[in-house]
Amino acid sequence: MAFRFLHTADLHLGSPLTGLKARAPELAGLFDRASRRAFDSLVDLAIDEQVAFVVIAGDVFDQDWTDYATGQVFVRGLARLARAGIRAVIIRGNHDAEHVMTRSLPLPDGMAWLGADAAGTVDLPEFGVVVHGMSFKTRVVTENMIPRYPVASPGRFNIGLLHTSLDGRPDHSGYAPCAIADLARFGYDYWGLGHIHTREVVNQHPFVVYPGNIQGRHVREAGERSVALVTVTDGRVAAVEHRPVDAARWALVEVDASGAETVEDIHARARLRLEDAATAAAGRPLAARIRLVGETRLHDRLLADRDRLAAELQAVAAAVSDAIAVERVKTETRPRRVAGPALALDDLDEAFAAALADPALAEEIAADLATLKAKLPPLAAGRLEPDADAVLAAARALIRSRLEA
Ligand SMILES: [Mn+2]
Repeated sequence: MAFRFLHTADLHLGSPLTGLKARAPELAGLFDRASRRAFDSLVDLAIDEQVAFVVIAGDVFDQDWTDYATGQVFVRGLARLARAGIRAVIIRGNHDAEHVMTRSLPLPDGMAWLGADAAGTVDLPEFGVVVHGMSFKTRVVTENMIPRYPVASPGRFNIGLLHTSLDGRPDHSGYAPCAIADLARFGYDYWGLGHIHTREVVNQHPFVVYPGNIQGRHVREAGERSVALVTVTDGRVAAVEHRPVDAARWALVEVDASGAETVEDIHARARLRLEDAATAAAGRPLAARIRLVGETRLHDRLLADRDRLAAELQAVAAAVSDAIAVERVKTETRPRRVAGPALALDDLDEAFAAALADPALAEEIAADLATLKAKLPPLAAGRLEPDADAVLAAARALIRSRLEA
């Protein structure tokens, strides 16, 4: 017998994206509702591919609902699955733990939300499948939950759902920690994990899989976001495919400015890289962070007026597609000095180094900054350099760019 099922996690419905609104309101508009649309795509995919069932390994919701709208999005999607004869088995993660959520809505028939007091099992006899899983009761669960899971049902395809950071995942504190080896020898056929947002097939015999989240929420979640479509043939996993469902995409676009002689050179190079990112995004709205790297004589010009550079690159992006926003430009180039004028500029650098080391001058600049800030309207004040070091660095870059031009 062969069937397919869909494994997903970390939907984070209701994620507020507040950081984005502050930095780039027009960008927030493009990304508004992206998580909801990604969830709708997930439901479409399950129906189109005629999957046997869907499993969701926690963090369906980003936080407690502020109203019922987020819950309605989820229930409507489940109802579409139910009408197509597709059941879903769900556990709660740290973001939507039992004690975090204060509201709920009735689920459509055939949908099972497993509890947090003990591991639960859902029997799907028509496919020879049992699904085991246990929800988070509170936001932080530091115990290993594996010993509380039931032993495998003999003669069935056993799936375990678990929200976990495993052992020693970089940058993740211990949420329901456990070792891959513990999972591998437990006797289940497939471990459907959640919590880590980057997709990864952690183990193959048996399969232990993070599908990743379905929608990138910031630039650290760049690139395609997807669900796992699992094919089971004669009781064995035959394939795990990653199918994209994200509705908007983040991209890290690195532009090598090495040897660039003019700003137009840099614009042309940025355009090529933005075209690549737009092609990869396949028509989705795209938020790009541009990193300029390499050694160039334009280094100081790039640093001297960051607003101008960002505006120029936004204009370049607009020529590629009207669905690209430049989220931020990071200039990490290195200066290329030419032999002659470099000598004279060394004196300038020395003067600035001395100024930076002078606490009295730093204090004076800080006082001037505070006075200036108090006089400016808030929007303009927000664009002031934050401290004396930043003022001096900007002044140095500006003078160098004028001298080298
Ligand atoms: Mn989580």
